[in-house]
Amino acid sequence: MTVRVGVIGAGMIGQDHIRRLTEVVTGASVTAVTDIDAGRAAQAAARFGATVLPTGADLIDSPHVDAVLVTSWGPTHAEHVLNAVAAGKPVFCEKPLATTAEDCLRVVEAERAHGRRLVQVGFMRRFDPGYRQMKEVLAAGSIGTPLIVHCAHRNPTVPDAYHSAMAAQDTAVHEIDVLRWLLDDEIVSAQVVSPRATSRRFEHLQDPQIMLFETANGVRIDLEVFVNCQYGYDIQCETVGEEGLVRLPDPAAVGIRTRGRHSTAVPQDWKARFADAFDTEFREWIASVAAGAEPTGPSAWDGYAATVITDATVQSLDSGGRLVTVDMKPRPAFYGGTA
Ligand code: NAD
Ligand code: ISE
Repeated sequence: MTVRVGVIGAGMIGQDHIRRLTEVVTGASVTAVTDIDAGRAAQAAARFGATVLPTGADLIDSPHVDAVLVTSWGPTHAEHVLNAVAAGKPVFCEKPLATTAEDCLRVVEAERAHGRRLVQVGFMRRFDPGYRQMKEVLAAGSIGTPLIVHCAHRNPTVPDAYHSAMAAQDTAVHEIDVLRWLLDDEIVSAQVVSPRATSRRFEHLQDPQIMLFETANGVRIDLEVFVNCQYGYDIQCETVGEEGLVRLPDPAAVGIRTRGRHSTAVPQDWKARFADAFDTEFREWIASVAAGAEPTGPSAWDGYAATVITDATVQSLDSGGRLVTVDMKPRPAFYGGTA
């Protein structure tokens, strides 16, 4: 069976995912595209042989669409995901699931009312080979009980529309998701420390930021977010346990020795760094849709948790670094919890 995917939002990542679904993943085709920028939709559709539809609602209702991919701007995600759930169609939503906790909960409630999982959120790091190996090491108990996690998330530069809250909402949200999953633990508090700011930032941006999280089991996490680091896209993660530590590998790249120096290239953006993760993410999503099974990736609940934790992080930043307790509802049994 070929899964016919309709794509809402043909911007940067939308086009990359359309290419991936068309050229990399077997068993999928992109049959319909919509974008509020009609020219962009037409361009993407022509390139990949899809039909342009006027709105997200039209696309979700189309009999030629079996599953929906939402890659529009964050504040529009909830509406499209809710429409897909109402139509009973599997929906993959790029992060964030929604920009407010209330909207995330609306999705959670709609999915629970539907009775089975339809929603997967695009936290691709859970599909990265390095993070998957770390997860296996932690689950096997090879380093004993985890105690501390040190992370860094560095981008070479960001566009000038990027503001201080986006360090949590847009950037650290990936660590927030992947660490909840890696540790199989919940984040219960957040605090942001603001070091000396780089002169290479815009006036309105606090950069870098150091985010401190604590989990329900008492693990302490420190995360440096530095989005004007200049030198490359660099993702670091090290978990220290009672009997050892496990560290995320750098992506494979040849070592070059010349003129008395040994060097290795650093990726320049998230597209290159997580290319394998994105491919695996979509292979597994399409396989679940083709099998008529529930998705195995990050759930609507994970999307809700990530938004609530980023809200607490932004609250701490805005309050000048106060420790903020995460105000999360109890996890329902539908999502593996006890409530
Ligand atoms: P973008 O601005 O390049 O593209 C978004 C597109 O959506 C635009 O073409 C815009 O016209 C269109 N759009 C907006 N609202 C729409 C609506 N209601 N209906 C139809 N089209 C609509 O943005 P982008 O960088 O591609 O980001 C899109 C989403 O992907 C964001 O939520 C972003 O956070 C996420 N993202 C995720 C990752 C990742 O690493 N997983 C990386 C980049 C972006
Ligand atoms: C971007 O939106 C992403 O999701 C990238 O993975 C992240 O590294 C970057 O900082 C964000 O702006």
